[in-house]
Amino acid sequence: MIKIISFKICPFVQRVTAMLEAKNVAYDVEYISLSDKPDWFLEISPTGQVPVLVTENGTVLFESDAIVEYIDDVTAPLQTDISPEQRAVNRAWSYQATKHYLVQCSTMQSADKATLDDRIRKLDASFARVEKQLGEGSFFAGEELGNVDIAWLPLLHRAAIVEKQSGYDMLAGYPKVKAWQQAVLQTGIPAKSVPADFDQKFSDFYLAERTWLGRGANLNEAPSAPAKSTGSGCCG
Ligand SMILES: N[C@@H](CCC(=O)N[C@@H](CS)C(=O)NCC(=O)O)C(=O)O
Repeated sequence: MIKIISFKICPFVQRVTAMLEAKNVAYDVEYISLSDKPDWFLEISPTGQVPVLVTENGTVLFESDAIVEYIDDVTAPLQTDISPEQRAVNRAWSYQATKHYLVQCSTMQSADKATLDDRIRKLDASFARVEKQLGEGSFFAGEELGNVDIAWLPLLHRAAIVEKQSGYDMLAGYPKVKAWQQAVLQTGIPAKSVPADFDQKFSDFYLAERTWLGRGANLNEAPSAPAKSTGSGCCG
């Protein structure tokens, strides 16, 4: 069986597991600590990053873009009858999501509102761009879930958790993206693509006392302590 080497709150991993879930591909997951990477992982992973997918033949695949393409190559496509042009357009819109994963991570880690307002600008621009692109259907390309939906899924899922826990809605002002978020959540794939304790792990990291969101953005609270610099990376 395919094996995914994972870190529980990594959005790049979630894109891969969401793709596997959407295509009903069975897989095993092995979680590692990124602050104390096991030797066996460092030996097989050229970059030391997750996700890594180990194929049934034992081949090690890395880089989420390459992994998603591999999954697409060996399984039936989510959307049928897609032309090469449409495939290229879909890749471009998928890239518009994945290049913002780290931006969302750093935005969520902002220690104060001013930092968050500054960091969220790029993410906001990406939501504005996709808002213009979305049609009337439930998903990016209509009523059929496709690769673009899967690429945006980690951003949309995480925005939903942030809103639920802190009251801060990063999709406010983008009604089509908001409706898209709900449609994607309703597929059940976001929940299936993460471990059972995901919401807790995610909140412990991004919605902790050290972050403006964690201190109760919904209450418009001023920072309870002078803003300390917080991480701007992803997952640690
Ligand atoms: N370009 C990589 C990015 C993956 C990535 O940034 N993974 C993070 C976790 S979300 C990681 O493994 N960080 C540990 C490290 O960089 O040492 C991909 O698309 O797979």
